[in-house]
Amino acid sequence: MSKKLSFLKRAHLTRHPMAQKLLKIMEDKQSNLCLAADVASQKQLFALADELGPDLCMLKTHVDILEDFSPDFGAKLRALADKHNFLIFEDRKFADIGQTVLLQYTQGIYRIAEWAHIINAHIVPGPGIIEGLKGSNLLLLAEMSSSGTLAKGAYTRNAVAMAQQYPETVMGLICLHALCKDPGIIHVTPGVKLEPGQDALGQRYRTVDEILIRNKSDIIIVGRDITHAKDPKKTAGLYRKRGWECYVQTLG
Ligand code: S5P
Repeated sequence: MSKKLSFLKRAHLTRHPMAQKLLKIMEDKQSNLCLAADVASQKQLFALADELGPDLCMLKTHVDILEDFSPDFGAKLRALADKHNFLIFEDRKFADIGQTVLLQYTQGIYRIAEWAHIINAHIVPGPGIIEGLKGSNLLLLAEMSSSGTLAKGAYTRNAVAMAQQYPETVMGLICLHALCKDPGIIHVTPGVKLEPGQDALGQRYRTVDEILIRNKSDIIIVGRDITHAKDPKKTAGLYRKRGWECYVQTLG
């Protein structure tokens, strides 16, 4: 079984500043856990960020799910990110032509560019979407966790090739498996539960061990299994611990 490079080594090998920053946070906090904080109110989101922040390398938002968004949202979440040393990943899944995604990223009510450290995009429009988001820190969707996804085969290979063509912008992939060995491409995987299974709307869940050991991904994104748990703090701690143990095993 081929061994992985440590996050710290990769931080030294990549020139992408945000990839370096994330890899160092992972090493420092011994965490490859990203929380999907899909909640309806700022209060709930900030409470999760403050309580679980010490366990996280990233906190993933869907800002358009919030029912009470206000312009001070970004500054408040950034303060919690600074306090607990995690990065904010706005899961906007941009999917339009370059000019439009640039406006969606920088303008409108959410002003994502002002507070999100990391964003993501689909590759279906072609490389213009990356050109439009130059200056951001981008994850490309190469695979999806949902059943029947069209993101596979040649589509996935094209996503990897596009990531490699834009190493100054792209710092990772949303995927189910490690797809390339570039140290600055961080593999981030959603669809995670302690037990495998699926939800009623096509989401498919794999275990931490399958994703990090068998599939060699780097980061697990966990949503409802933590946010809907009886004790979210304790559950996040379990995921952080298991995620780190799996990572250590892959180093050999
Ligand atoms: O392929 C994907 C990509 C993403 S970013 N599948 C996903 O589920 N996601 C996101 O991960 C999704 O939008 C949600 O925020 C999170 C999974 O949440 P869970 O509650 O199912 O763990």
